[in-house]
Amino acid sequence: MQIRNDNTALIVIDVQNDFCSGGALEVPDGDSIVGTVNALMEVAARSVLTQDWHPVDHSSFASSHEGKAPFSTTEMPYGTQVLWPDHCVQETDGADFHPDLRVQSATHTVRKGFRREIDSYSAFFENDRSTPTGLHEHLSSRRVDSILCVGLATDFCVYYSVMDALALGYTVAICEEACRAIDLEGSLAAARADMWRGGALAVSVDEIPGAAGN
Ligand code: VGL
Ligand code: ZN
Repeated sequence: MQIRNDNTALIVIDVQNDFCSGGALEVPDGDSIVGTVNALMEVAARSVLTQDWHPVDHSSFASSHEGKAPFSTTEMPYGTQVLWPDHCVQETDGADFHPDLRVQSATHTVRKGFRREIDSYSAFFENDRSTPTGLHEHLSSRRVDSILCVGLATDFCVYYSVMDALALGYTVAICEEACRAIDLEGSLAAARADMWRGGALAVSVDEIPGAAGN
């Protein structure tokens, strides 16, 4: 994957305080990816940041459903939805990017999950799998046909983004050294199997000139 090329974009998924240590929906070891993500952004021609951006009463929050506990599920019109602790509420510190993330290197930002009634894991489509976030239009109008995905969490927002990108016809790679997972009931193994089966490529940071001191 040639991330220096103009037809390639690095997609940095949800590197936000609430997914990092001490956050409301802490991803184990989430903070540890920030240095590698910064190094990748430094060499990438284009870097897109995604930002989970929920209203305070978002329907993916367990607190919006009486009697429901975090990490249980409910049926939504668009399918089964995991109910999460309140996280990434618009304009709170938890929704900010990690303080060490070099946001100034990014060329575009996509906010998602801002409609109360619908969650959005993927950077491309909301959880109804049809409402676009605008990222595909942004990339395709710039002739981007290859993406490298990194960020949090491997088995939710990274996974959904990878699967949508494959379905949209992009060449898709994932750098797992710059991802961390939530891993609810085997979700990481299931996500990885699906991504490889779907044609995603595994890329190590060592294979990216300039990103690992090489
Ligand atoms: C995410 C759960 C809820 C993620 C976002 O970024 O993977 N997971 N909202
Ligand atoms: Zn969320």
